[in-house]
Amino acid sequence: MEEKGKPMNNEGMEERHRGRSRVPYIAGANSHFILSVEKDGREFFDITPLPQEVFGEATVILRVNNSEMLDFEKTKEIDFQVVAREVDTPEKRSSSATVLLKIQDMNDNAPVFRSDTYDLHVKENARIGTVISQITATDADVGDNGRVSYYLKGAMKR
Ligand SMILES: [Ca+2]
Ligand SMILES: [Ca+2]
Repeated sequence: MEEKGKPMNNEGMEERHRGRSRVPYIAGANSHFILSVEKDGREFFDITPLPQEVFGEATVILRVNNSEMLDFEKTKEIDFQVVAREVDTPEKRSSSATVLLKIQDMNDNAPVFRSDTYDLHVKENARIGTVISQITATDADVGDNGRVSYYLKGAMKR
């Protein structure tokens, strides 16, 4: 998509490439680097940086590669490093930035009872308000997502 009123000369072309990576012949070998995501010194494949190869400068996005690891009920936050490493130079200079990714709770759990069936007893002359038994259901989500209310379902036989 072209911006209105912007002339399409060579400068404009370079600008358009900048989002992905700069044109190689401008940057050269000294600013050619690759990006990777690491955790505890090892490559962390669950998050992918894009682009992975950069000439000079790029806006990097981090993409979820494995949504299984995003489970608020197991892990509230994940920390990892985004590492930039030169490719063509003998020095192979590198640097890293640490990312702390906080996972937000979603309502992905249904409330569950401790047991599927309950075999309870009550005396036929029980007064109103007699406690039959206490049964509980729990919801692994937090806040409103984990709030449980109870009601009785099904017609009463008279
Ligand atoms: Ca829930
Ligand atoms: Ca949840």
